[in-house]
Amino acid sequence: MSEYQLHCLAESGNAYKAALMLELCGLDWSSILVDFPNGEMRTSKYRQDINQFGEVPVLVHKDLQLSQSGVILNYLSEKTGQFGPANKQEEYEILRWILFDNHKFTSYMATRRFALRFMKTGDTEITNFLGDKVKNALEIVEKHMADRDFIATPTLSIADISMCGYLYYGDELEQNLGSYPNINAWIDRIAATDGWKHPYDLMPRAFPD
Ligand SMILES: N[C@@H](CCC(=O)N[C@@H](CS)C(=O)NCC(=O)O)C(=O)O
Repeated sequence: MSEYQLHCLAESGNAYKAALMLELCGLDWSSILVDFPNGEMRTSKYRQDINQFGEVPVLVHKDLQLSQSGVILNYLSEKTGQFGPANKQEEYEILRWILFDNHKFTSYMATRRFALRFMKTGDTEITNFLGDKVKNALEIVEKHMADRDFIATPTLSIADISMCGYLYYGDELEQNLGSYPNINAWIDRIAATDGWKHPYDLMPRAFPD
């Protein structure tokens, strides 16, 4: 059995954050595919045994079972000494961006993609509302990335790994990413890191293509 196990599915950008970190750290890990399409995460068994929030990702390491990608990233960074802060100021900066990501960046982007791609709602008032939120967040990140290579620290950190989680799904986001050159340069920079893989090459898929 692998040292680390990740409850995940390839379509989940939140799971991807954890999977990418495991991979970039060179850890011995394997996936446990969660059957999202058939509602596995909504079952009381999943909520009781795996994650009370009914979400992926969940990392299992020895006796520890951790949910929330930000916590998993922080745990792995502390365990391996990789992609973490060099000092207190960097620690707060990383945390600031992971919180922004979870509230204003990933959450709106992921919810909008889920409606459009998996629920196939077509454009609705809700997807348009979420689209405006995503655009606003992308503009903030685009401006921030104008004069730096990485989000929070001079080199790649868990803040980047968190923030980039959904951006590699490209067209699936239906969000004209082409008009953000700084963001595109940044995600190319991350993709050039040794060991980087696309979500669909890192975890098994749960949804039919
Ligand atoms: N803040 C959480 C978000 C996790 C999350 O929303 N995961 C999605 C998949 S990308 C999920 O499991 N959704 C199921 C649901 O909300 O019912 C994290 O960063 O881990």
